[in-house]
Amino acid sequence: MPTNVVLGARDPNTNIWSNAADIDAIGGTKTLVNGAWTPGAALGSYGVDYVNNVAWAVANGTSRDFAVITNPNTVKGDFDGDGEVTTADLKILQAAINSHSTNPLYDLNGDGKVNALDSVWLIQHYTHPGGAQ
Ligand SMILES: [Ca+2]
Ligand SMILES: [Ca+2]
Repeated sequence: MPTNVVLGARDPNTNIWSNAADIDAIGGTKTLVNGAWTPGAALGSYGVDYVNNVAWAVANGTSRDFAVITNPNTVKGDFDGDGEVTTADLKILQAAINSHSTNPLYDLNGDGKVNALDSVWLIQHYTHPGGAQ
């Protein structure tokens, strides 16, 4: 499996895909496994079972959708996890700004605030001209 993908979970409140272990605030050690889930796997373990075509996570949240996504930490500004920085990511960022988010994930220019300057940063780092998908 490519190292730039992780098991993601979608927060039903924000619709944003994040690392499944991150979204449940597990922190600490996360373990990516190639293979089936086994009883006793530690919290934060997640993996892909190619044989049975299943992705799984040992997470403590509920009401999540799980999927294999691009590592959200790999491409800065790629909030929907498709590996590219596009207008779709700008919409997610603008929703975060409008909700006065303080999540450092959205602080793209690193000034400690989540505001319009981060939108400017994202637009300047579109993967394709004009933020095309
Ligand atoms: Ca994206
Ligand atoms: Ca900022």
